[in-house]
Amino acid sequence: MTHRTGRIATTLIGLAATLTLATPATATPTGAAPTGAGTGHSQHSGTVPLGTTPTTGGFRLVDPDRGGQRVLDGLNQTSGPGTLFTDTDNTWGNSTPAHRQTAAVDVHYGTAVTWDFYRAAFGRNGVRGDGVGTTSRVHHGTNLNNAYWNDSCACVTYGDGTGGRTPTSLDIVGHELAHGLTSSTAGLLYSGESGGLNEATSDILATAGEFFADNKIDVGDYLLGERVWPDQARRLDRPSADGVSPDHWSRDLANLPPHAASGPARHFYYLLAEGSGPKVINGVSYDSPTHDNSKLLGIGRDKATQIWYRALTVHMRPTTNYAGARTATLKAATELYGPTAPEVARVAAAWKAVNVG
Ligand code: ASN
Ligand code: ZN
Repeated sequence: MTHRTGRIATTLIGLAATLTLATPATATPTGAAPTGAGTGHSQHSGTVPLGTTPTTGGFRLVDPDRGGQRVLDGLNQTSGPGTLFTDTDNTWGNSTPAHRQTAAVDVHYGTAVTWDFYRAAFGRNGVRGDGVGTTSRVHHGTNLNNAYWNDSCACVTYGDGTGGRTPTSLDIVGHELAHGLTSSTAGLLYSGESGGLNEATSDILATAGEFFADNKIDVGDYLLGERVWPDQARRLDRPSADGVSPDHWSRDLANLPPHAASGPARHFYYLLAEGSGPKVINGVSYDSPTHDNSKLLGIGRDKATQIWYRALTVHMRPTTNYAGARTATLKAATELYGPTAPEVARVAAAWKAVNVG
């Protein structure tokens, strides 16, 4: 990674200060809609382009520009190969779950956004970095209200959900695919503190991908699953809002299941990106607390994301715990921005604010 030096002005409580810091040569561009010749009517994200492949008499839901990623209909079975989605006119779904293609549209779109996000932000070639597109299966089982990454096939399975809310929104797709990224890099074990970091990584990269997508219907937010589980969405600014996730680290964390144990790490990411206290972003209100009552300023989402990704892919190991994640992110920030950069101090301050270090 090369470094450039830039001068920026920051304003803190009316005081303008100019400081010099190193910025990475590659900033994260915000998203363009994925390209593709097909048109999909999604449930969660409006009308979206889809990458499809012509075949005799129609089209297959196989994206030639993204490693051949494809979507299968699981036919509401719990086993069996399923069938590849095909269509005669290249216009897919009707925005309601009654149409079998609609879930496939949301998943194919979210998977394309994630592919494009990984490439633009990290120069990464697909979930596992091998250029191979993900196979996804929708309509798995009956009323299954969840989605799962499966390491053995490097594929994702989605249920139909309940009450007409299919668990196929942009953030859920991004969350599952990030599990594939984690298992092909840090390999964080799915229990104890490393399990919490594994889950936090999926929420963090799903959030960054949702902002990248810049979708007008499902706008970027620091909430996970809000379109599908409005009462149980996970928050990054205030994890305890879900009633199960702690805002801050304690010794008890290692005994919690991974989704709850992710609380302090996703809170760290929010504080690093946006800072503490009240804030409104894309119409959503946040109010992030700190364990030490410190008032933090954020370094911006793009830098926070680069720091987390580098920490994950270069410095974390299967058994990395919260203290190890602190070290990994400090190393990553130092490598990206230089040892005396304010970003490094902000990383330390954000960990302290969630009671780590
Ligand atoms: N949707 C869940 C997740 O990826 C499935 C699970 O509990 N592992 O976190
Ligand atoms: Zn997960």
